[in-house]
Amino acid sequence: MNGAQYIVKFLENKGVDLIFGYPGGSVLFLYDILGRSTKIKHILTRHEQGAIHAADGYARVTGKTGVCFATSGPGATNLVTGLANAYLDSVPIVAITGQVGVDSIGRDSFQEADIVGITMPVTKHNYLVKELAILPEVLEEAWQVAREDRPGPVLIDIPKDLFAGEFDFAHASATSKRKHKTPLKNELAKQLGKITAVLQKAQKPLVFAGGGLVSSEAEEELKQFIEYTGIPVVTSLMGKGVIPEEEGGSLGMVGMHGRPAANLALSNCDVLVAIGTRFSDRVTGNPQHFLTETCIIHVDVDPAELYKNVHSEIPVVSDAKKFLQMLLTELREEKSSFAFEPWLKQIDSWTKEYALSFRESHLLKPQAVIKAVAEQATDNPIVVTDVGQHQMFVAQYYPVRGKRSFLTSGGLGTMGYGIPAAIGAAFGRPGETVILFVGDGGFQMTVQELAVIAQYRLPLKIFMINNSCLGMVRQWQELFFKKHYAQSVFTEGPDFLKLVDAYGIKALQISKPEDTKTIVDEALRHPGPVVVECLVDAEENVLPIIPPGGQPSEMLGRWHGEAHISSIS
Ligand SMILES: Cc1ncc(C[n+]2csc(CCOP(=O)(O)OP(=O)(O)O)c2C)c(N)n1
Repeated sequence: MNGAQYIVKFLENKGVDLIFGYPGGSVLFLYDILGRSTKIKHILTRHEQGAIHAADGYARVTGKTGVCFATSGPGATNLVTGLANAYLDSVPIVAITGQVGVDSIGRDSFQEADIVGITMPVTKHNYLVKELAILPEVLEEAWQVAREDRPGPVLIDIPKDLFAGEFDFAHASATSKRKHKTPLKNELAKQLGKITAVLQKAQKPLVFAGGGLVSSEAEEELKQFIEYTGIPVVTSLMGKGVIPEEEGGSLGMVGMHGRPAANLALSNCDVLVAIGTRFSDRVTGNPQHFLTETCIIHVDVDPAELYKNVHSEIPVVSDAKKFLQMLLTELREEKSSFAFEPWLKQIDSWTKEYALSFRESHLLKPQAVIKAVAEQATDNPIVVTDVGQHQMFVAQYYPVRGKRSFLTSGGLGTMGYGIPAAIGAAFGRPGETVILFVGDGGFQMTVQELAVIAQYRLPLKIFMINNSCLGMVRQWQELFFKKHYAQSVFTEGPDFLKLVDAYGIKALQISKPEDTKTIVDEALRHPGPVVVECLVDAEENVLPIIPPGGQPSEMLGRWHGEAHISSIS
């Protein structure tokens, strides 16, 4: 067997049926073999960044590992943003890159880039395979590393001569030597005892649900925990959708653009059960001033997260699902009961007093479009966003309902993520509605992937929120740079309708608020892909906002229908 045959067989045996990628000189042999596989389909994106974001979207909606291929040098470096994106959002990806021949490494050979060196800080692990004898072990280990504990991207760089090289793989070790570490059971049990005692005494407890709950698929356990204890829940951006955001579910997202009641609950709780969240600076502001009076129980599968950003009284290293199962058993065995009526009443009054709102006008508002789509798309669609104002509007106004159904670039904030991630989602869950919200800036960053959407007739519903500017940048310049709009306004734009049409995709446009319902309906009913250009009020801002470095309680917004922006207190 040659190296390429071994790799393709390995992936087939792992159940991989879809790979996103882009060929080139160093991977020609690999593609030659892949092209003969009857089990694996390859999707040719139009840029390697598209391939890795698509693999990311596919992994997020399926829970499987995303796989992508790229050639050496520029192909490999085009993966860097996608690797960093997946790394910060803990998405399992195996990226295989071709490298120059073994003897050419280190000689500035044609299309040589030290991709292992470059991606070391943005991968969970990476490998340069220099001999076929270690290929089986590396592949096995990489597969395991990408998935185990906290998932993440792994890159395997393989010199081109190894793809063609023959080897007797029957005599190579195909087992990973990595040891799977699990926290000692009695250690977790000891912490559980402490946690139940703390919860029993709590008067203002709160659950902070992060993306770790989504990746460990702990939706049901969280629901049961909430039902049993009655503790209110807030989520991080990555935790959005892990519990319904409508009546009786979560209070919504916390952080810089979080819901006021959620941020106020976070600021005022006495015990915080934080599960699968890394306390990003978008939530904590200055971490030294963050919840100094609160007892924080911090549960994370990755021990490196504990004490990284915030102090915790009770740190727990555990998978989120397992933790909740054990905690629930403990609470039920002890027949613990909870009562914190005044706290719930307080939260209820915040929810009513500081409801999210925006001012309607004769101009089309991005929030109104998002609300209309959320109301009219009744089949629990997968919701994908790009990065910017529209992303935060979706986080605020779109109540996501299904499992693994909200995709956004949370940690890296990667403009250009949306289109390819939505492609990955559509391939991952065929037959389900996939809705993408993207700004006119981000749309132009990966617009070439419309070709893939057209080619496979992926029935994506893309709402491009066109404000003719880099909205989030413009907002910060308005609020914090005295309206000096340096390089954030597009004075020349393409004719988006023609551009979309050129790809063979249906293009619609909403320019007036009163047309919203009809056009959203037309888009949702259209059986194939559609891009709806929404010409929105360019001056709309995402509110509330916590100014940089501020605490969750220091939100600025328009309260009680006031025209001016003020602080909450
Ligand atoms: C690759 C990349 N470059 C720059 C930024 C910085 N940035 C964050 S939001 C934003 C504006 C996004 O504009 P647009 O895509 O039109 O969306 P909007 O904010 O208008 O909704 C920019 C430039 C980024 N997040 N990612």
